[in-house]
Amino acid sequence: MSEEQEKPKRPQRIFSGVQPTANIHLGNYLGAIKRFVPLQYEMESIFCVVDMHAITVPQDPKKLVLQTREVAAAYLAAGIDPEKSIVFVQSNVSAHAELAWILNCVARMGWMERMTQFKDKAGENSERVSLGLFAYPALMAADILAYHATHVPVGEDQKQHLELARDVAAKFNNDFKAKGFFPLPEPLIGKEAARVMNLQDGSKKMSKSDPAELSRINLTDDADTISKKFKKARTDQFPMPETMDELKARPEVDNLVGIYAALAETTKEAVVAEFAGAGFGLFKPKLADLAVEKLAPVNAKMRDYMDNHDHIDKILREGAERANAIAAPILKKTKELVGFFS
Ligand code: AQP
Repeated sequence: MSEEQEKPKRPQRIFSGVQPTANIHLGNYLGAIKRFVPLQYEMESIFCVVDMHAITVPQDPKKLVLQTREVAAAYLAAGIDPEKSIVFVQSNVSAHAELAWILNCVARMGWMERMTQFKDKAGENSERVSLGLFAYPALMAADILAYHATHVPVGEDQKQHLELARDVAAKFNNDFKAKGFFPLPEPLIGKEAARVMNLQDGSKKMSKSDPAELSRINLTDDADTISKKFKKARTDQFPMPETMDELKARPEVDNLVGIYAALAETTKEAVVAEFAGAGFGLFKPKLADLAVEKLAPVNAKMRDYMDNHDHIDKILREGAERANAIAAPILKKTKELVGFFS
């Protein structure tokens, strides 16, 4: 029986993370954070601010701590309940770094070399980027496996990293004769807005690090800025599509329809049916109004949390203790399996 089929009985547990790399945006919200909220009532949930991932590219240390609180504020403002879920900062639980080293020694160079995110981020510069950026997926595998997490809600861009985490888990279990020790975590990818695209270029995903402000909606943008960005979003000269096939052939429009569908909690089919043949002069203001209506409360709550960072800090410190209580025994057992002296 393969590992996949075996499915040992274990509690189902969610783990996911967001990097505190500034400009947390609508893609992070729709693709990940918003989806965490209902999931916390279905399974034990652990949500992490992954600052160790953030430093795989240079960060200003003074800003990193503020950005870390900003991601935590976004979690809480979106509706994550810190009494129910564990919310904490990655670098506060040493199991992530310790397990990552072990998994670095399990993962293969060839697996890492195939990661498209590394290729995209390194670009022409792959000799000069950090070793950490290359090893990022092994740290991500450690984040998940340190908790024996079974499900990982992410945007579509993380699917390949999740597959690698499964490969690492299976290879560890096989190499150390520990059948079923690490679960093979399953990605939970949303149907709508799984990959929110850049508002100025439908071939690139919306990203925190894009220098063009008009490319993304930040969760901290006010109503006027959100309206302006949607108004300036790239489209074409034709009216709104009448069929799904027509929509698929127009990536920028497809993106806006997907954003609308995710915000309205409906489907792209329903949005196409509602706006078929209409002009963008009608659709874009409706989209902007919907985005403002849905994001304004999140934005206001984020500001409140940021203004009262003692409260956030307390939640993060308590979260780290709870996270450590789960990860420490799993790490201890992992070290035993590897044969480390204790
Ligand atoms: N454009 C996106 N559409 C849908 N989901 C997205 N996610 C990221 N971008 C989109 C999801 O958000 C979660 C947190 O992402 P991350 O902080 O790990 O960073 P990332 O994937 O590298 O995203 P960015 O915004 O592009 O950051 P930078 O520019 O710093 O690399 C993940 O679940 C991710 O899938």
